[in-house]
Amino acid sequence: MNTLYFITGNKGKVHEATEKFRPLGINIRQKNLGYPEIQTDTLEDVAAYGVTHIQKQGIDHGFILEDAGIFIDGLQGFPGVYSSYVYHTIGLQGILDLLANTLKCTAVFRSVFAYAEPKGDPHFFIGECLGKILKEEKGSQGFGYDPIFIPDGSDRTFAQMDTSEKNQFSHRGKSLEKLYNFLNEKKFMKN
Ligand code: ITT
Repeated sequence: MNTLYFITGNKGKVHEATEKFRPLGINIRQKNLGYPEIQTDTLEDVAAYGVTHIQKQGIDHGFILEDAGIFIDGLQGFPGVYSSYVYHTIGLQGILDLLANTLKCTAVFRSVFAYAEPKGDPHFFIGECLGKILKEEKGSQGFGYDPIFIPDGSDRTFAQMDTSEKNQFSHRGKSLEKLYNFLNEKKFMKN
């Protein structure tokens, strides 16, 4: 089985990538090296900066990393690229409070994966999932904003789904699908 190194501190992401890639013969290995998440407008810029940082530190194999976030229409796209900071400060209840008087509860989750070799430009793989924000938390699985987000096409939150069902709907499931097709073409997988 081929090993793909995932630079992240988030075990939930690793779990989802592992679930997605296991049947495809790719073993995901977490490396929690850490990288600065710069203040910028796009997830792509955050991911690109992360790649450059890891390459400058020196790494002797290909790797992936991901930046993700939730963009809430009723809050003009907030928290977006600041999703991590907002989650750790005002938290889910803080978001629900901000939305208390808002009728517009639509939102989109975005995921941007970068695949890079020790040197050279990264390749990006983008996934999106449209849905809506609930008025209260529901479910105990997953991580982060999962308890307040219902993807279009379902009546349950991500936190009420197991990993494989979440992957069928989610932003990350979609970006990982594109990454897989790229790796397949690159003949990353052994037959
Ligand atoms: P990294 O080490 O990979 O950066 P992280 O948890 O900091 O891990 P991000 O910066 O990509 O990840 O995520 C921004 C925030 O969005 C963070 O609070 C996550 O919990 C949340 N988030 C990302 N993907 C999510 C998902 O699929 N479901 C719920 N919340 C998610």
